[in-house]
Amino acid sequence: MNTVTENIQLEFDMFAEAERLFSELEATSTSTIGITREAYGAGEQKAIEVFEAYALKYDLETSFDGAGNLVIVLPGIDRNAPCIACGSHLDSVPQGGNFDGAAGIVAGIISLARMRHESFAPACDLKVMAFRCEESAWFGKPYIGSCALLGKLSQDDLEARQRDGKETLAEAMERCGADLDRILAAESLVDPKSIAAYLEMHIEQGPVMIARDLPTAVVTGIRGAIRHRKITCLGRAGHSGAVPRWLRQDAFFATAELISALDEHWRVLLERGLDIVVTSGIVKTNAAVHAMTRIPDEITFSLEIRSQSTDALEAFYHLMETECNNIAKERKVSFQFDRKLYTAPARMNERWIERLKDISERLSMTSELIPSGAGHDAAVFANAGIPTAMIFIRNENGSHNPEESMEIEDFIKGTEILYHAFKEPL
Ligand code: HGY
Ligand code: MN
Ligand code: MN
Repeated sequence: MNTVTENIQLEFDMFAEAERLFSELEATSTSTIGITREAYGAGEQKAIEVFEAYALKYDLETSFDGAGNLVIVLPGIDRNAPCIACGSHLDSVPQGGNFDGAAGIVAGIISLARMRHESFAPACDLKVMAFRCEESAWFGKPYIGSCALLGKLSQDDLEARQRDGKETLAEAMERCGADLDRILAAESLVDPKSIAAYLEMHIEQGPVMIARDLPTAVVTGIRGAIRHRKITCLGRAGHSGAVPRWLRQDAFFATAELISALDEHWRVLLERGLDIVVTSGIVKTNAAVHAMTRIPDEITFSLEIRSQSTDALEAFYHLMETECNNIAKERKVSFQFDRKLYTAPARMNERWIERLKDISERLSMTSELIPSGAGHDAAVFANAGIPTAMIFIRNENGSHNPEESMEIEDFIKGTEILYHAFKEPL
């Protein structure tokens, strides 16, 4: 008897469809190391063209919403009924992987193509939403395309500059045809009630499913985050040989003390059962003046705190502020903060979690419940009150790096779950 994935192969060659799309997507990258699909930029635009061409080949409807996101539709019998949507993001981090985001769009679009191939007419519209600018790497705030769609962008968000310092988000969005007036008015560009559910398939991006040998899993919740793109520690420059320790105002040593203190708080809070992860992904001295023989008077660094719990996020942030004040007094330095960027944690819809578990088990696939450490557009839908659920597939070598990889067999298993979820909505 054929296994599930072999059956899929006989009726509609999901493997061939997926492999072709992933190789076309790989060619959209604007970097030779890893994959770079910059938000509201050339790489993301090329990915849109790949998906548009594929959708038209299967006579699926394509359009762009007011935020410039690509929307692909398999029309339902009742066009006015609330739709079932799935999706993920088109952009990648700089020199990232080909599957973060894209896998969820490929899974959705080949599911609709398969239904077209089977002449299946759904009761309501089935939509794939390909979001722009999910990664915070580009303009600081994550989930830009989905936040714009649901009226959740602020003036400050729109004034943020791209990581290369050139365009503001508003300029980039306008260049790509977004409706800035409605976005600035924080108007939802879609009636949330017109979406009966939003489903997202995504690679896990972490090591847990590999370690536990879980090809697929169902997500329970998504971590929120507090981020600062740039914290500046200011001390006092000096001759590295001539200034004794007790008179130094070394910005780097102050920052190192802060990060070590946060690491210790993190360790203790984990022991008490809190869900917290922290990192500082960007650290710079001023290259115009830094030298081995110069005590650094200025350090800039990013800070990211993530947790499934809003209270834990705020408590850890308060600890960080307290540590900064103590270290500033002790070392006679100062810490200056740019805008605090907050993204709320999100809970997945309990009924859809059960539905995805049932479908997974019926298809003889693993259905463990896993929290998502990484952020996803699904968080925006869940926090807008739209029933939301996620399917995870395992992937090797983590994510946000050129080594990110994924087995096509695992991708097909996750896609099969999504396909049935689309066909058997709550
Ligand atoms: O950073 C994240 O959590 C996601 O990959 N955007
Ligand atoms: Mn990502
Ligand atoms: Mn992602």
